[in-house]
Amino acid sequence: MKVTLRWYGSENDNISLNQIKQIPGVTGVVGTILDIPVGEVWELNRILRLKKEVESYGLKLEVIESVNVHEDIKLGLTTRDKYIENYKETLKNLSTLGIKVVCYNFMPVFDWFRTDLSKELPDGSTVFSYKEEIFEKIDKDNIFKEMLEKFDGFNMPGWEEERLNKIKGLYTEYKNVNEEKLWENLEYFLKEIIPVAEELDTKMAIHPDDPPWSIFGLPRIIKSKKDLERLISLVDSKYNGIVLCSGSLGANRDNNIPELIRYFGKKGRIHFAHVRNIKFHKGRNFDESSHKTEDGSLDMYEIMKAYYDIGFDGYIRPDHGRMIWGEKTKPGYGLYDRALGVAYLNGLWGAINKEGKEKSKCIQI
Ligand SMILES: [Mn+2]
Repeated sequence: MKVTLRWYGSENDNISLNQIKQIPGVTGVVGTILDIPVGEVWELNRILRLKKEVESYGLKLEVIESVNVHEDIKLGLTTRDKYIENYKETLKNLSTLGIKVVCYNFMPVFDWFRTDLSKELPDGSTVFSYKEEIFEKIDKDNIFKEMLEKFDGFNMPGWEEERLNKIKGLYTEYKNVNEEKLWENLEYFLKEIIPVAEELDTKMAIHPDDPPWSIFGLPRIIKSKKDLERLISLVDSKYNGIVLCSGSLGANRDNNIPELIRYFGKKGRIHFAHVRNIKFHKGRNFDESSHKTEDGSLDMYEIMKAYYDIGFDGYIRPDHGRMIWGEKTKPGYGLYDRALGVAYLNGLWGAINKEGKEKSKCIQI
């Protein structure tokens, strides 16, 4: 596996590449360019600038998270073709500069949702949290301003001002898009994009819906094994793959993460792994937690063992971290707890790997 860390670029991240390269085992960053409006082409020189900067620290830039899909594509509007052509152009430019995996999602309006971005745990750390009782009371037209204030001035992907300004109109537009219609629109997009990705040798990886259920009456379709199975069959190509995000899918207790890793990993469709833990509370409520198994509800050993058993050699990153040690940065994307996450995942992997080698030695004897 190739261990990476998400980095938002020097203008949008107060964590430096110098700090990232000092985390043991991290060989690359998962990059993005936040100032290009969704739907526009990522120009070659803009990507090149990012790549050169990352590489000047001895790190690789081979995964982009995300090239977002324009809302018109998800809505299936006639204007989608223009944005799909732009998307293909972006893929070509990224491929020219050695990008191997492109992450995207097909969630209407929001990429992710929590009811609290800084819930305090008993140890004083703060985490993302989801509580159904709070969710039900949310005024969906006005939550966004409140959420932006919670970000404390940090620009959060998925919550761009440009997107938030259009929110009320989008609710109305999605009234005509049910889940089946959204599937149709995804199929239309993939039938255009995957042949191009094949030619470019760029693996497309869809991020599951987070949380994995419908919110605010909007359709959501990438929530379970059944959905992922349907996704990969829309276009049967290894370039049509997934980001297996343990925390997103794991929020639904019916999703067995190690089983999903083995199932889709054996089919060669996991191109990018997001690994984090979450702690279940009653009903659908959950908090994000440190990566350590005992701090949450997911068994991280079983997750890493599943990756080991499928011979996973793709990109992996720790996912959100808690805010600890007084760090002030984007919620979920601090340096300290994600670095601890990397260390923990590396520890598990190292032990599993060594044990695996010893076993195969015994078999040879
Ligand atoms: Mn994720």
